[in-house]
Amino acid sequence: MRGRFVILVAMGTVKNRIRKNSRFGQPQGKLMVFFLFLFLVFIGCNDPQRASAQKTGNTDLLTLFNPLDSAELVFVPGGEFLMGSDAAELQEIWKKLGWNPEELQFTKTEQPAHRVRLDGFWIYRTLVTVSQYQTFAKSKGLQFPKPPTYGWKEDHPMVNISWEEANYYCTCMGGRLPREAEWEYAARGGKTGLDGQARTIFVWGDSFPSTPVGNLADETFLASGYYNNPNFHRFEGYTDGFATASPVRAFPPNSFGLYDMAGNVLEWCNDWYSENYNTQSPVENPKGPAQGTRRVLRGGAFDTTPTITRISRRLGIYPGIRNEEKGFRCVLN
Ligand SMILES: [Ca+2]
Repeated sequence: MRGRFVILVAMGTVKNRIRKNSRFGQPQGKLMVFFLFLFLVFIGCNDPQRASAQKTGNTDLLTLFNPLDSAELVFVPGGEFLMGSDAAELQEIWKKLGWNPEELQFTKTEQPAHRVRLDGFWIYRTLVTVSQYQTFAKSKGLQFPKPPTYGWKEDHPMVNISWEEANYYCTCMGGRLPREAEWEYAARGGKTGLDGQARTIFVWGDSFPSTPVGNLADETFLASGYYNNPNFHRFEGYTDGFATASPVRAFPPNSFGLYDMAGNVLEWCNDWYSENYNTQSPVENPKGPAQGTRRVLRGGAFDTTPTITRISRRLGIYPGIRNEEKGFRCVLN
């Protein structure tokens, strides 16, 4: 593709939603504002897509559509937050929720909690869907992955793809995978843990949910026999109705307007994984280690225990591994 590009100029309308965001204490309301924006799209995955948007009005949930895959994005305003977990905080969580202390050994990599400052960024509101990836794979002549055991459905998250494949998709859409710090900041939805702001254990709060909040390892999952383990550590007493993957907008978004930041399928992040990265992360816009052998996954899935579905939980997986509980979303450059 080098040296060959086409400039596509698209002028269109972008839905710009204004609504209350409790972080700013503004009145609840919703207003559709239309404005023109200009996209300069360099066709070809080796060339960066450039997208620019002019916003009008005082918005606190600003959205746009990527013309390349029709994905809806939302702007997450920059800011500072407390990333990761402290040992004492984890002990308290385990005690409060009555969890097996043996699982605490997997939390060392989250420690310590530390300040991180990020610039604002545009991120996909949903996981990339099967439908979007099908269109992409066809246009690139890529072999489509084998189906998950629960079959392909167009509005489900794309799964069974490696980190490289997910990264290639995002690159071709003018972006990249989210950095781990961006992912955690986005998942926290403004509850930063700083300046008197609370932080929560899960995306929806601090205890097991009683109303639908996401596609978790619930009673439906247990009853399906997916793991053939009647004692599987699940969200006891919670029923979301999905034993495996669900449509990407099946549950309410968080306060940044993002869907599935807890559960459904795990999300590939851009960063290399290092177990002790939180001890050495820079404060400003951390990008992860310079090298590594595994990549970061975040967010929990329909089949992960509550301890893994916590916001702070980090996983590191070899980038070539594909399975039916791993998907992705993109961030625009
Ligand atoms: Ca479920």
